Amino acid sequence: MFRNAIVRPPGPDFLRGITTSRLGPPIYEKALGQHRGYCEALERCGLQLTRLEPDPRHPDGTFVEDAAVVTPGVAVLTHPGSETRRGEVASVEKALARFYPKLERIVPPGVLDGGDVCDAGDRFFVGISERTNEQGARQLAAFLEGEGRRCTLVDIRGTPAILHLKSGLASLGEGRLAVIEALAEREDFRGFEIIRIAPGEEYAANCVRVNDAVLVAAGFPQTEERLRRLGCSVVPLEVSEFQKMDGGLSCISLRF
Ligand code: CIR
Repeated sequence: MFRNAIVRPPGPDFLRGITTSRLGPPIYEKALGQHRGYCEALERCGLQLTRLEPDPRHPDGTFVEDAAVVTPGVAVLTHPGSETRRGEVASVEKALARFYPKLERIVPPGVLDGGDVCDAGDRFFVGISERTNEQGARQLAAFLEGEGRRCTLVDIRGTPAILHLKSGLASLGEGRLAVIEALAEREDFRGFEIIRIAPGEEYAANCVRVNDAVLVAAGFPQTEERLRRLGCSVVPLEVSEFQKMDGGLSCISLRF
């Protein structure tokens, strides 16, 4: 059960963040509106929001999920894989310090982005990616294993078109994982029920189970239908402007 979330609206310089997408520059006003809709959805799920200020030095700062990994027992500040994003962590640290008496930290040479970390119940999957290296993943695993959680490292460096592990994987709870085709056959996920994301709808794999609801990017009808048939209470949200900056739905909040 989540009770809290940290969010940070995009700033006017949002379009200066890192992106590989060819969807064109995001429209700032539209991004703000979508962010408001996202925050309202979290509030409807019962979460109390801590809202951080945008920081012009960090145009990717709205993707707060990359700055920390938070579980009921432990909060770990990351050392983001992209140097330009490392300054985002300090304000997330300040916000988390209100909730956790002690914060752990990923340290160099380890690098890790929260987007590579998928909490699937008593198991965590940690992506080894362009942004997360093995040292970072192992540091995180040690903290999580100290809390009795198991960690499986999943190397996605050969998987095209996904920035982070969670760009292609989400835990839906009840032992179910939503997975893109390119990852669906991995041994790592054995024992879980695999919900395959239809080709062409890969962006929707980055959905988020928040208490009784599953938040999913709007515009992916096969995924919505598939989740509904599983009995999920689906909440479609417009996040097109965040997609333009390579951001998924999950990375716009830190939930705990
Ligand atoms: C970046 O490339 O770092 C940002 N523009 C997007 C980060 C998205 N984060 C995520 O999916 N966890």
